[in-house]
Amino acid sequence: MRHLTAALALVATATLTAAAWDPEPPSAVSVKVKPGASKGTGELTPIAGADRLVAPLGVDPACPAKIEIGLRSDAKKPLYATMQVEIDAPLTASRSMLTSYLPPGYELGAKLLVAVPPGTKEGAYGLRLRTSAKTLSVPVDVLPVDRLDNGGNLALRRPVTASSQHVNANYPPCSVADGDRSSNGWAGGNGWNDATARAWPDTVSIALGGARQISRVDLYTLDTERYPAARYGVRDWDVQAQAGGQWQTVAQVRGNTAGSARSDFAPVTADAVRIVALASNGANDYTRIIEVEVR
Ligand SMILES: [Ca+2]
Repeated sequence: MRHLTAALALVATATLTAAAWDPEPPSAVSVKVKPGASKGTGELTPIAGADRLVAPLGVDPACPAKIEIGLRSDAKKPLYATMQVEIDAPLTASRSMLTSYLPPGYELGAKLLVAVPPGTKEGAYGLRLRTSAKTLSVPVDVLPVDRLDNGGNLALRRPVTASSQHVNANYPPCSVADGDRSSNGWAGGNGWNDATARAWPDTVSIALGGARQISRVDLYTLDTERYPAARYGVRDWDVQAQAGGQWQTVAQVRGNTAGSARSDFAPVTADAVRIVALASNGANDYTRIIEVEVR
């Protein structure tokens, strides 16, 4: 009887959590088909969202490099279109094939995740998207985080730790420093959601890889049409900088309802930055952060 009660309690908890927070399907496995006019060439054309991919070394495997891939049909009739996805070892890709029923003029798209296993040597690798008619080669640059073009964002691809992590979907802490500010991949690995409903504060910390002078932090919270920041975003937080082993509050944000907020402060030399989340909008339940940038 005790076991049954425990099991029922578990089911009740799980059901409640799912009802309270119903995430969108993970973007990593989403496949979108979009219509267009056929060029009538009879070909299947591979498509990539970028002309090269940068895959940093030594990052958390929960936050792999990402690229949009796709396939366009200019066949004369609808068909089952297939594209092979090949990548040079030891890199691994999240899919080896993209296939779908596709009318003429239509495009099929998906997100491809590229993992760099520990021990991979830096250098040039290749990703190939292959249809029966064509092969599209996309160079993959594997390089250390110190050599990334970070556009001045000192947090990019640096190690992240958080006070907790929600387990209903994919909300890894490292996603707040993966260079992707878009909320569209929510629940699919592009944002962090804590695990302690209605318990505050929640913290997420980013190590900067050494002492850096900083004076600005930008925070991007969840903000989509379905999940607007004014209902699901972070409302109140402190920005802290770690100097000489001590955390000091350098900025405070209160009453935020926007998708992003910029904090400027007097320059400080710090080796880590921490966001201390104190409240969210709407149900005031969870912290949902898409990206944190440090300058
Ligand atoms: Ca992100």
